[in-house]
Amino acid sequence: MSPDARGFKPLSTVLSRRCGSDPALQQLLEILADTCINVAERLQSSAFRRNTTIAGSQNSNGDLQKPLDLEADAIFETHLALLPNVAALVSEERDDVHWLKEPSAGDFIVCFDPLDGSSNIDVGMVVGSIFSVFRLEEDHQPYDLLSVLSGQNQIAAGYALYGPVTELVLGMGDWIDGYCYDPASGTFYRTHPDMTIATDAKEVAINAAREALWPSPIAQFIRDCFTPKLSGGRGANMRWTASMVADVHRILLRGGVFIYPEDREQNARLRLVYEANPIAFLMRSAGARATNGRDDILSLPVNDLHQKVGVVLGACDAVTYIQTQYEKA
Ligand code: FBP
Repeated sequence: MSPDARGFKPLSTVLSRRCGSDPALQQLLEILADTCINVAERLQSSAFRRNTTIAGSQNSNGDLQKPLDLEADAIFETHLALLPNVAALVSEERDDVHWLKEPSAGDFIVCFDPLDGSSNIDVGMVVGSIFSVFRLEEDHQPYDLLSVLSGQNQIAAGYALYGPVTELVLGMGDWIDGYCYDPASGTFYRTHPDMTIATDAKEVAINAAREALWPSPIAQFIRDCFTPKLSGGRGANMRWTASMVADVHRILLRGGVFIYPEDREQNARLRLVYEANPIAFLMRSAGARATNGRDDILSLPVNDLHQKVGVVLGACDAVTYIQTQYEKA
């Protein structure tokens, strides 16, 4: 039986209701959904070209770029350049802003990580794409884009998950919906309306290999998490996929907290503009929280397109508890 016959609504039907008064944004979100379908197809057809890293090709973060990183980036540009009202792109794979046209008020700026968790490609594990959308206002200085790209100014965000099923999560600030892709009809259908996160954190996503560098509030929280309940701890379980999108999606569906802190050597791993901000925007809509340990991610000033930031996000009680530990530290 088709998803329609089972009562699932296709993306375009849901978005026409969700974006009713904003057809331009609806069109952009539909184009972003098509972009993710195209990236999924490219991943599926890449089996015989997996283990190749273009020597000497590094993104601004110093990460070696894989062919699929660049292909996914090009797929985003190809689709977004179709729209007359997308003025600029900010991508993990490009050092600078990529202007598509002379910017004017009402135009969109799209920031994206075309392939998140790409270290997983070579081993066939889940990867994703992350994106966020801004609209230029009359009072914005378009060529001073850093002032525009504050997390608070996002008007929409989403991510795609390229796993057993291709999934898509979209939000516009006061709601987020989850979709699954139906290859038979070539359409996303909404399977998770109005997603909200569980309040308690039964699972923790953290790269335990970096324990020696964890700041004390994180080290103390994790010790408490992995202390059995019978011994007065949280008795939490641990999961780490090395793909932020995959860990965040699991946390949205079954609760938990994701932590990639700025370590004691002030090193952070995740990027504010196209990883932390879009996910924090979605988390807020799902009733969750996202901080850098101390401050809300969405309130952080953007000083560089590729600036890195510590990330603590997920169930409110855990994120707030960690924040109080940072305040005491
Ligand atoms: P990119 O793959 O887009 O560079 O993203 C960074 C990332 O892969 C996240 O998805 C993930 O949470 C983290 O880095 C994994 O870090 P580590 O390699 O330390 O486990």
